[in-house]
Amino acid sequence: MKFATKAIHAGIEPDPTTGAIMTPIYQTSTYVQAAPGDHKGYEYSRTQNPTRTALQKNLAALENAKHGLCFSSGMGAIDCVVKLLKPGDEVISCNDLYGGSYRIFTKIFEQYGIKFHFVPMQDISTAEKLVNKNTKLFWVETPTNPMLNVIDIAAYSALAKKHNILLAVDNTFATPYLQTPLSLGADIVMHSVTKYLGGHSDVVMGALCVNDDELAQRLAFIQNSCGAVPGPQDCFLVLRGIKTLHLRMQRHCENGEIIANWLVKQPKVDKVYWPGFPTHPGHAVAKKQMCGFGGMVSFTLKDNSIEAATKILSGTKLFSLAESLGGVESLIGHPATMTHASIPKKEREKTGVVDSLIRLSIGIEDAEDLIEDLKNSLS
Ligand code: P1T
Repeated sequence: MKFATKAIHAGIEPDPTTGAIMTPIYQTSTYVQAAPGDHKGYEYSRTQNPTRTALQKNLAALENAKHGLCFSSGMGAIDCVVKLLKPGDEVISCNDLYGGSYRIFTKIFEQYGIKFHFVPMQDISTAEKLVNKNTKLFWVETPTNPMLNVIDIAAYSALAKKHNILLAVDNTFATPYLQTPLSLGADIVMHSVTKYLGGHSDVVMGALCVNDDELAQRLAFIQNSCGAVPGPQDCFLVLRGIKTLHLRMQRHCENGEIIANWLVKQPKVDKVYWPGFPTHPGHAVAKKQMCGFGGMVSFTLKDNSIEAATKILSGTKLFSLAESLGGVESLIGHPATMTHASIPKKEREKTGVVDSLIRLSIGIEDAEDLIEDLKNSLS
């Protein structure tokens, strides 16, 4: 099956009791058993729920995976991956990544004796130098949040296999429509489902997809033991959102390209970060591993001050100033004080997250209106 067909049909069966074409919201915490252990595959909704099962199957199909697991947030999914590790283990992570991922690694898991190295993973030789017998996980976000760096998944897969290291890829920015990390050799693909997969800014959710049966079992054990599971209503909303993922992503990519190309011509704008530019250092890798460049664009101002950025951030009308991304509506954000505030200034500035950096999540409105909005705000 091809992508659009999978988005609409994978994992979804007419309801066996009524024939309802849409998966019902099984708003139940438990399931009646005829005798102890004699049940229909469902015992308790932390462990399994039919609405969640449909979504997990659907997501797995989109990621070319055998197994899908959904969580109450993207952070819940990341938490589950790191809990595969034990004290003394080491993780090599990209240094440009979602601030919340940096925070859980440094403020939560370092307390439990896990060591994290943050490096520019787009340069694989820097990461390779850090590999040692304790290295157990590569954490790759690509494209990265918010600098849109591109990391070569296949190259890391080869390195990971050589040293018996797990490779996890946060595929939130690309979505499986643009990139399927498991097909490129990753072991785990992670999503903040809150973003493009949900697509309508009405759900917080996370997901993991894997092929290996034993790894899936270990992750499902942690998921059930720790309990960060989504409710059935949210699973229903995401199932509904995913049915248009391919159409939305096409428009996000088209609008992203138009706006990135417009931004570079604006006199107040300094640098524009978008992997579709042939001059972008990750362009060749992006072309190799993605089939579009997405709807995220970041830029800096010639006046690199919070004051200059604030004028633009508070001047747009269609671009709403808010955290998050990937919804149908356009958002504008200020990583330094919002999504990446938990990364110390010195660290974030090394990756380019300077005071005037502005991040756009370009929605699927008419590009002309979005440009008019940015034009008004910039002037
Ligand atoms: O917000 P949550 O669903 O828990 O997902 C966390 C997360 C993980 N990975 C990436 C790449 C993300 O962008 C996020 C969440 N990001 C934002 C809220 C943001 O505005 O960047």
